[in-house]
Amino acid sequence: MPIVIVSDIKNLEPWIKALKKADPAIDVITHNEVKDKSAIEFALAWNYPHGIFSEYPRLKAISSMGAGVDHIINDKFLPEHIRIVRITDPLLSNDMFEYTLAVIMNRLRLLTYFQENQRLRIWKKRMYMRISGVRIGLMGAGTIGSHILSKLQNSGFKVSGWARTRGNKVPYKKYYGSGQMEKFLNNTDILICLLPLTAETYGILNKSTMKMLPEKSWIINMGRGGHIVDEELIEMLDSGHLDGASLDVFREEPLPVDHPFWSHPKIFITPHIASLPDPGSVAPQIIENYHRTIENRPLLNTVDRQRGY
Ligand code: NDP
Ligand code: OXD
Repeated sequence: MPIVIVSDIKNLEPWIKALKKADPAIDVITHNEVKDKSAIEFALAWNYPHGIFSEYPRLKAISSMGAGVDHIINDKFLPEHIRIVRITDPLLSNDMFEYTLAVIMNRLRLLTYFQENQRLRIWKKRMYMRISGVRIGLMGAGTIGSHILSKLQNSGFKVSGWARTRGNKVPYKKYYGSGQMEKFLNNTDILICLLPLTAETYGILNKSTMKMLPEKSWIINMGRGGHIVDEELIEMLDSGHLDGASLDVFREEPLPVDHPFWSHPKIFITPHIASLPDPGSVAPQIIENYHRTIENRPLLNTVDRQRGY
């Protein structure tokens, strides 16, 4: 029984190769190659055309090709009984940490500022910030966020996390729930957003919550573009309340060429590359979930469709 891949990723060859290497007995095909849709029980998906899975009468489970599942959850045509699983991968979590560290160190050591001065041949000293002097706050202290917080803490940063629930004991300061959000934001100089996009988190970074951050704070968004109210971010940057923003994710991707973020002097843009899943690293868990699906066993890394993550 084949695995079908339905995705907007242009080159699927590395995925097909990695899945076949993990289990040579399984056929891996793309949506256009499927001859008999009733033979498919397990799919792998990323940014697919919504409604497409109604064509697969025996489909039981869909695995996201990444950690996020909003692109699947938002498919209102997806039958209720189809289970959704996602990727959790230490390599991916660590890639996210390395991106975060790079962006934070750019901010602390003013690298973009000095690069611009180099372009203009300006020799001008400016005082930098120290790791020990900034408080990092991360919204969405889950699988990836906890890894980032622990590594940043080990590097000497003062860190705190915010989640929906109290959860298990963690080695860093943790806030949770809407009741503790303001206190969390009041104590954050660099805010990292790594929330899943759900009905509750949509637009969570707006004028009123950004005002809870101290003057001259900085935002790093690697969650989803829908977390930020774009115009209100620009307003907070222009008013000087926020000193800058590093954005890796956007409401519309690719970011439209006429979007005001592109030319804003306080915005640093990357094209959704905080991490790119490594097919070789994640193929074994996908194959495991394929077998569990076929055998009607409980799946790994399941998503609660009601909760949205
Ligand atoms: P997890 O599900 O492991 O963690 C999600 C965290 O968010 C949990 O701590 C959860 O709280 C918290 N959360 C959810 N809803 C709320 C809420 N309403 N209020 C407060 N906290 C909330 O996900 P991952 O760590 O694996 O991934 C998180 C997201 O990161 C993905 O959904 C994706 O959007 C983004 N991502 C972006 C990438 C990029 O390249 N830019 C790459 C990978 C992921 P609790 O612990 O209480 O459940
Ligand atoms: C993911 C992502 O969710 O790349 O994995 O954003």
